[in-house]
Amino acid sequence: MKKIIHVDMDAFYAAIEQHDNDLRGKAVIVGGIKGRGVVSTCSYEARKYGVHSAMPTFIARKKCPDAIFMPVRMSRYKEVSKKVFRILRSITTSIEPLSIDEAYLDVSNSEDDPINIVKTIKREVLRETGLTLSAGISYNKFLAKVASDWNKPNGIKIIKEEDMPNILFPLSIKKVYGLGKKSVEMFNKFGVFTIEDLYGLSKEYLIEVLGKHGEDIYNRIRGKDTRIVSRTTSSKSIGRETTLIEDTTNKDIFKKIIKDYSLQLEQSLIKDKSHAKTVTIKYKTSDFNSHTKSKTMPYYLQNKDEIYQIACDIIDNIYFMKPVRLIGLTVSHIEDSSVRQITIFDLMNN
Ligand code: TTP
Ligand code: MG
Repeated sequence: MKKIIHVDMDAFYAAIEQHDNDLRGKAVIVGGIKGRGVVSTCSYEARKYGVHSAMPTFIARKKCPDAIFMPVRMSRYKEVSKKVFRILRSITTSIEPLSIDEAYLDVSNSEDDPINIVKTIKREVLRETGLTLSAGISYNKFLAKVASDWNKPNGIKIIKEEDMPNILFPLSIKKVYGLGKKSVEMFNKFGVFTIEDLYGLSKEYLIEVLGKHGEDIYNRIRGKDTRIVSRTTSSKSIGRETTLIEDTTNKDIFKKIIKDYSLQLEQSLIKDKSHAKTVTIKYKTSDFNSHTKSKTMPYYLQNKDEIYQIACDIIDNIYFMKPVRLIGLTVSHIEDSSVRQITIFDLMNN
């Protein structure tokens, strides 16, 4: 049986602002200061008022008028993230970063009890950054992630095989990794809200409504998840996005922004010694609905012009029915480029 740990920093950006500005215990909201922005995250004190990530600022202000609003200081958050990841890497090399503040660790080969490992991580992170995190321990990735979310902030939770499946039953199906927003809405319409409700559906039925992926979901909620912890997974992505000064459907404006982002992504990929297969355009329309359109190539990309060209193709194929308020570019399916991969040249020579 594997030993997997999932760690996730608590209210990451907001906790850093609280720490750096002596705002501990205060309702702090990060982001959304300029124009009509949205909240990046907020401290647990602000969450009590119902504020959450991605909430439009004007609503957050109404819900928590006394909150202290802080601008996003990305370079500072990256600096803290680096410190956290340095500590995690000192524990094991089998580590998969999921985002700026989140990672899986596979500690199956360690003699140490995973609880002690988690305690060490928490102590070191607190000592070096002054911040807390929550950790989940289990025998696969899905359950470790469910566990880290169990008693945030500053929590530790273990999910053992004998806890299954009952421990999952009361949870919302939103917690099932791999079920997107649209699938959740569809199930809710059918009266399926909890994992217990989902448990009642047959494998065949899930495959029928979700496609091939339905079998993974069927297995996952039964505690079966064979995904390995790896430095390179399709879940890794890098992206940039911006809220526009004015809502528009003008594709030339989008392309100008995307050109700049293509260069930035090329620089990140080079720095990370990696390359990517999938290009995604994300946009939010004036009614706050989010949309994504992706293209996966049969070869790896790193060059800015290639990324830009594919992004433009995607934009050209979108019919923007409503004005756009936010536009973003992401690359994913990232692999280590030091390992030789098939490139466009290999394809052309065959
Ligand atoms: P999360 O780990 O999802 O959130 P969090 O760390 O603020 O809070 P917690 O884990 O305790 O629930 O995201 C990490 C950071 O990513 C978050 O601090 C800010 C940023 N972020 C955004 O900018 N926009 C978003 O919509 C989300 C979800 C996160
Ligand atoms: Mg977090």
